[in-house]
Amino acid sequence: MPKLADYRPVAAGKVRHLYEVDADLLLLVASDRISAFDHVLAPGIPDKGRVLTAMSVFWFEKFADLVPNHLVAWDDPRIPAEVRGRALLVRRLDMVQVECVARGYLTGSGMAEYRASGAVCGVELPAGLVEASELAEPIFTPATKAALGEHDENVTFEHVVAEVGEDLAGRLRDATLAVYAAARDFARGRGVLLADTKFEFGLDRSGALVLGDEVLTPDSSRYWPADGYAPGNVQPSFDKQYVRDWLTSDASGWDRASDAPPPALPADVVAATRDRYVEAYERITGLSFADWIA
Ligand code: Q0Q
Repeated sequence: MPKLADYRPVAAGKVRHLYEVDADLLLLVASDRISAFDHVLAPGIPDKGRVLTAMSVFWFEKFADLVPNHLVAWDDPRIPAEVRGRALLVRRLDMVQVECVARGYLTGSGMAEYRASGAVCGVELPAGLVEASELAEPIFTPATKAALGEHDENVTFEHVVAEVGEDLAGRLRDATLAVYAAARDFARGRGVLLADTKFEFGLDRSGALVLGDEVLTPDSSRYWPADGYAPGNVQPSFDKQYVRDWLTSDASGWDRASDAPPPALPADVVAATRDRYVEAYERITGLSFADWIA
């Protein structure tokens, strides 16, 4: 059984790492780290990496007929024991340098752009929308990938066309909206609103568009509880609300506007957050997290 140190690191995010296994295979490893307000927090959330990996596997398998994906294995002797259950063996792709975002609801940077211009990524929206308004149809709102720690920059579809050509831009948009809509509809039936999500695609040797990265996890998506959904206010995050509420409460003693790093999360917030990740997985998939590979 190989060790993680046997594999060359090729990319690192705030909470994830990518390693080279061989010429054709990579290992995508999710940590238990959690970030909020652009800070990576301490301590990690036990099992967060495993829950989010299990969620990606669920969605990759559910939508394999809708779009090809890069998943090769999650239970495989080439996956080191130390990351088993929170690592995916994936095929190497020629990644398209576009963050493919689909939005079914107006919030975050989309809401900010709408307030300023009445449009998001050049897509005109009707007047009178408010925070968390559901859009009549989901919109494709691409972004350019930012450096670690920076925010992605929203761009227009025409910008994507200029970058990757009309054909590929159209394929990115169509695949993004199709998978988002299918996941939104499925999650809605489980009492969870998928407000938006970010996909990364690559091309394989045949030029086929392949869904990569993690998919439809709480780190790449906004999930809201359907119970209590009410446009007009910022909705509670299904998974991160306990963390956000504590960090912005007097109890933490943290001033978000300061340069000070956030304090360590108390054990009860860590435990409640772990429970929310497990609840999100079990509600959406209908599977028991206890059955996920250990
Ligand atoms: C690839 N990333 C993401 C990333 C930092 C992950 C490169 N199948 C692939 C994938 C995937 N997934 C990638 N490259 C080639 N083939 C994914 C953005 C960045 C840590 C983890 N970067």
